[in-house]
Amino acid sequence: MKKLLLIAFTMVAAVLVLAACGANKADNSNTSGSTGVEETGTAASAKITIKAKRYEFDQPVYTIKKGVPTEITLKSEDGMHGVEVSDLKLKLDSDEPKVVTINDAGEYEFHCDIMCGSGHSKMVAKLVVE
Ligand SMILES: [Cu+2]
Repeated sequence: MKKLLLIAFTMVAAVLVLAACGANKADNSNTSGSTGVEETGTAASAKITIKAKRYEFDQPVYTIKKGVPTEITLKSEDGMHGVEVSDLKLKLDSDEPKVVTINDAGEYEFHCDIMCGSGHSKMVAKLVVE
């Protein structure tokens, strides 16, 4: 009878250990996605275009949906401009669309990351994820 109890106890312990490992794995995957942005190769279900010219973006605010793969395209209308969303570690080059999925709602300021002239530092706008 004692042997049976011991076997039962061992099995319960093994199940608990396995469950704990499973939980850890889930935690790790959450942590790795904590920058909030995933670049995916999948098709986008939404699209936005950010137009840049000296020395402004065409809108003060661009809005996208949280968790929805969105293709973001930067169009430079004169010269060279770039987009850098520091908080998301996201950079865009002109005419190189990126599909991103942002899982954290919020307001993310971005700026032009190419020194394009005297008004360069005024080139800021916001990406709103809702
Ligand atoms: Cu610039």
